Amino acid sequence: MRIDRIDVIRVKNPFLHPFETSFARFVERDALIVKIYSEGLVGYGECKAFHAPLYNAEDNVTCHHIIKDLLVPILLHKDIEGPEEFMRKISFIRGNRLAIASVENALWDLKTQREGKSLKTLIGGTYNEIKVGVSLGIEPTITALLQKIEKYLLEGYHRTKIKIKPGWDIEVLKEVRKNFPDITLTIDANSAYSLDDIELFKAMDDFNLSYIEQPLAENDIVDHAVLQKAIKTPICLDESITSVEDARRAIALGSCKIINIKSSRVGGIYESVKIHDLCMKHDIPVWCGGMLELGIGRVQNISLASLPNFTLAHDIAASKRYYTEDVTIPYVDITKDCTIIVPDETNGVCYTVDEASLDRLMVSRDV
Ligand code: OSB
Ligand code: MG
Repeated sequence: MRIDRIDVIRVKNPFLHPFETSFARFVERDALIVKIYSEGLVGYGECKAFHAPLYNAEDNVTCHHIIKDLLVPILLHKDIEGPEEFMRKISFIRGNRLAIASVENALWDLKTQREGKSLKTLIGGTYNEIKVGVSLGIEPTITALLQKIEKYLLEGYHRTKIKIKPGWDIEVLKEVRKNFPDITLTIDANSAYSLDDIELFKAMDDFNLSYIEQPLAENDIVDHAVLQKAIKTPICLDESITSVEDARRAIALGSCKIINIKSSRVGGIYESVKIHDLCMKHDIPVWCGGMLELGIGRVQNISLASLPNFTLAHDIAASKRYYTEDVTIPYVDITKDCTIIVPDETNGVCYTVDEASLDRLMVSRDV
């Protein structure tokens, strides 16, 4: 396909409620949207970086640079077969996977339109609907957190994930378990701890957590292997897995028993499928992580999560869990069983991008 034009649009969308993790407190989604025009079609990709390099080493400014100065020149006014060829062409770039993924995702969007097939069909997805969980940020008080848990349990979310940080961990878990002894519960530390905290994680074995997500440093699968051997609760890696090679090494070392796949973190859907396949071969269950995305990224996550080894509940919530306004028609929503229907060519479910909404949320655009 011939690439005619590429726009990078910056949008800001306020969160309904601030979302706090161990590394930042978010009040709005500040995001870049990549819009690729090709032979009368338009493909969209959402860049999942944040305002600063807090989750990983990238942020919106570094992504903008990589997209504009490296990726756009590879594509603009050229012919490209699709995402696979794009990944071969950019393989000289080290890291910067959030930036790469945003363009890769837009190329998948074009590919689905050109071939008249859903993303689910193109990647070999098998589920018609997927089960979703909720990720709950750090709250000002434990009481406020307990109220949030209750609210989302009533909406039917299949798993409750609680963000933790030093000082907001074991006491919080005690209260949560006291009030909700039987719920499917997980925690996510976003790399806030070290092996000095090993006793704390041993004590967490008492809380019947389905897994502990990314307790230790982003770039350290060695210490995670030590920790995994010392505790019964499975470790799920998020930040540490940026490629299929990372996944292979982590599995070989025994650094985790579960992996959360985010197509953004690993450079796109193409790499995500490879990680999915590798994990399946090694009996490592996976689930789809979230980056507080707008509808464009959210919808692609739904399709990715239709692959057969995505067996645990995903961080894909209804749009209205985060936003009053979103950029897709319709907004992503949950069914009465708290599942999300995967768009495909047979069930009539499909999403389009709401240009008027994109315009309202836009703060700048360059071509
Ligand atoms: O680690 O999974 C994470 C949000 C921002 C950055 C990192 C993470 C998260 C979440 C929210 O947990 C998941 C979601 O989008 O609902
Ligand atoms: Mg995480």
